[in-house]
Amino acid sequence: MANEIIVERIEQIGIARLNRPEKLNALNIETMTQLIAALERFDADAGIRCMLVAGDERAFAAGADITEMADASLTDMYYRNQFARWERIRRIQKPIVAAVSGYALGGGCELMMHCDIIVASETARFGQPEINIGIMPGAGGTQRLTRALGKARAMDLVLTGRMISAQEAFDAGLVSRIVPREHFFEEALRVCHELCTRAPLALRLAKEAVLKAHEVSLSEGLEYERKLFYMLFATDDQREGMRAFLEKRPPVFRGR
Ligand code: CO8
Repeated sequence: MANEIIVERIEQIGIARLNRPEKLNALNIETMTQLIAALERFDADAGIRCMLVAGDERAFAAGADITEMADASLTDMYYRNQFARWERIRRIQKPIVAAVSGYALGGGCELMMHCDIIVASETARFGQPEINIGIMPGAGGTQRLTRALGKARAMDLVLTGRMISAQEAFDAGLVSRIVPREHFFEEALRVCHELCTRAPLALRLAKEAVLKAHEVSLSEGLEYERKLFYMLFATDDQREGMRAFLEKRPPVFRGR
């Protein structure tokens, strides 16, 4: 079986790099199968604290693989149930950082929006061009893009299929940081190293609480946040973090 992704590990960081450069990392079924398996393995591995998903310099991913969908009927697509795989990314508890350069289009933009912190190269370009090939976003684009950019800009991207620059994406709140092209991977890795020094349980619960903001009303979200906040006072890492601060030393978090 081809290695549609390259999986590696640097200290406590699990890295999955999309590996179809000649197809601009178009996301075929095998790529998504391998990617999700890798992310789930990292999530279950006590030695991993955060994950990095990356493409290459030319493309993060230029969308779902059109060759696999060109002749598909409604029933083919329905029975393939590809979105079940995508749903599993939502259940990953550890933080996922995306390193994005070049094209992040269609399913590629949607995959990126499944990640928690998005580091983009200043040459990155984003869009939901499905409208140009007679379809519409299907892996969350209409929902996550609208939540990230607001209705007016999301409609513009989804209905015209136009791409936006990294600067526009950053100004609109779609990506977390932009950096020079030659540093996009290194900066994403640096963010991962930083996350590895944080308390692992606090990271997971904080991620869960932020994602909840997309799902519930403000008052429900605030109650949810408060419960998770209280929970962290049952952890050794809370004691360690606060003691370390008072003792003017760096904390050593154990995820307990
Ligand atoms: N699928 C399959 N192959 C692709 C894709 C893709 N999405 N994107 C690029 N490729 C291939 C090209 O066919 C080409 O292959 P080959 O060399 O064998 O002809 C190679 O990658 C290089 O691409 P180009 O020659 O086109 O490169 P350019 O620099 O000229 O253009 C673009 C770059 C503008 C990014 C152009 O490739 C393009 O428009 N790509 C398609 C973008 C697109 O429409 N994406 C949306 C796809 S649909 C989708 O994502 C729906 C998601 C729904 C959820 C998924 C679950 C089913």
